[in-house]
Amino acid sequence: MEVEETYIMIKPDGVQRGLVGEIISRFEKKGFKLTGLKLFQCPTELAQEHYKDLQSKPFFPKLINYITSGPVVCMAWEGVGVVASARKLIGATNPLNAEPGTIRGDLAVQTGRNVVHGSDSPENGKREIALWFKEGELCDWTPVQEPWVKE
Ligand code: DAT
Ligand code: MG
Repeated sequence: MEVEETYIMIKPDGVQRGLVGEIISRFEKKGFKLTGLKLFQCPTELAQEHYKDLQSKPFFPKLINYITSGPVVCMAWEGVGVVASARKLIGATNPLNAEPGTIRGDLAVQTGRNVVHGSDSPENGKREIALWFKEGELCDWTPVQEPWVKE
């Protein structure tokens, strides 16, 4: 398994509901490395670009309204197999189908208020991090715990 990067975003409902610390701590505790973090009011054009693969869906306008309705927390995380692992930690798109123990399974009820985003492939991880972060906003660093997480 290779070291990958993924884009994780706490959506406006997660921020409004005071779930920022709870959500970040799940990725921290797992052992992944945070390389970028900011609170950000997303402009409409960026939300449309991020979700461009869904632009023909009937729910697209509602999705864009939701994502731009308040600040989001943008994060870049790095680690071995982090893309698929983060998707497992997040749980199914519809929170009612998400397993207990996952973020959506524990903290959300509806698809349109599913509190968090995670990239669905390593390619999209890179694409989304480049879309949401400017040069200089990411940190290349070595956590002291690294040898206790990676062999
Ligand atoms: P995920 O966020 O699990 O990767 P996705 O990429 O298929 O799911 O869709 C992106 C977001 O769009 C999803 O988090 C919530 C919204 N969405 C997806 N399917 C939907 C639907 N059937 N009705 C309303 N919103 C939907
Ligand atoms: Mg997706």
